[in-house]
Amino acid sequence: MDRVPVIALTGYLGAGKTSLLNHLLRRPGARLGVVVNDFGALNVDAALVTGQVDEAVSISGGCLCHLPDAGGLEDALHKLSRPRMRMDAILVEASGAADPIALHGLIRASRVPGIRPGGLIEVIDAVQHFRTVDRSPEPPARFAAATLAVISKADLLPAGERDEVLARIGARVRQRQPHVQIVTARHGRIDPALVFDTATDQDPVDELPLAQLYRDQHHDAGDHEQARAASVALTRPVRASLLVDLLERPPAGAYRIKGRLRVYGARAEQGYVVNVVGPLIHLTPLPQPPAVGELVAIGSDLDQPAAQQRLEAVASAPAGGPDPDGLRRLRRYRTLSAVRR
Ligand SMILES: Nc1nc2c(ncn2[C@@H]2O[C@H](COP(=O)(O)OP(=O)(O)O)[C@@H](O)[C@H]2O)c(=O)[nH]1
Ligand SMILES: [Mg+2]
Repeated sequence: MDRVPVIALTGYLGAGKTSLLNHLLRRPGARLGVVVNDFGALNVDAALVTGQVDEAVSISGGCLCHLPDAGGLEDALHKLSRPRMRMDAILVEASGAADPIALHGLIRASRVPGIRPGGLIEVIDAVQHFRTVDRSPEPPARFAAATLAVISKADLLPAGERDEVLARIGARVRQRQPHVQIVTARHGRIDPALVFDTATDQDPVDELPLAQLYRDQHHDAGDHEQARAASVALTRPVRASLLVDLLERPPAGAYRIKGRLRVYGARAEQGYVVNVVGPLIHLTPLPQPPAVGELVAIGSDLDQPAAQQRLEAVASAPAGGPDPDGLRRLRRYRTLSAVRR
């Protein structure tokens, strides 16, 4: 029922995309599909690919920005999003030459029914940026597509200049994309919870012994900065206008919001799955509204108490009077989220 989020990994050659990909693949229990458009440049740990990814699909024809249409990517997404794959997320590592704005456009315009856009992670090599790109007067246009910017190789910056350089990179990314979430991570070690929903307790930890073995050796839960989260259980339906307000103006520092909930309607209640990633809002109606719903906000810089308060306000708000404006705004996102055929 839930659409599989498709997350793009972009950044210049050598920025640290594959390092980040490998780190995410090490997440125990998660089932992740991987798409790379240049197998020659792929350096995913073999144990993770055979143990974790059912099908790694190569896109032929060079970098995504040069594809005449979305055919190659669409095929890959079709295969990886089949229900029997039970993917938690699909990660697309773009070649260093790919244009993130074009790639994000392809994912957002995809006609594959089982997916939704899951954001775009731009990996920025701090040293490279410091040495070269930073000298240009304008920040790279590509930053505009980023929902999450991961700054790598900060460990290689001269210690005395590190904080200043990181602040400057952050400011330049924000200049292009004010809503971006920015984290600094060594070898791509970010909290996977920022990127996708990690497996539930009911799922087997690992279905393949090889992957289990690999993780026993490599996984260290303390290897990344923990993202913060706020969550509420929803024992009653929520008011449409409050929900849309929350989705459009998330609590400070929230990168993702997800929810499974009921909304008061003019006549009947309607169930929804909602997903927000940065500025992307996605909404899928549920045929069966959940008896008890939930709302969760996640972010590395989340103002946790403020977020908790916002979520609780949504959870405890009474039905109130008719809410035609809220329902109209909600319907608009529902339409925008539907697959165009
Ligand atoms: N010191 C350091 N090296 C890094 C970091 N992130 C990536 N690297 C190294 O940079 C090189 C290129 O990384 P890779 O993930 O293959 O980059 P890609 O071309 O974007 O996929 C590899 O040797 C990585 O080990 C980091 O945060 N610190
Ligand atoms: Mg790579």
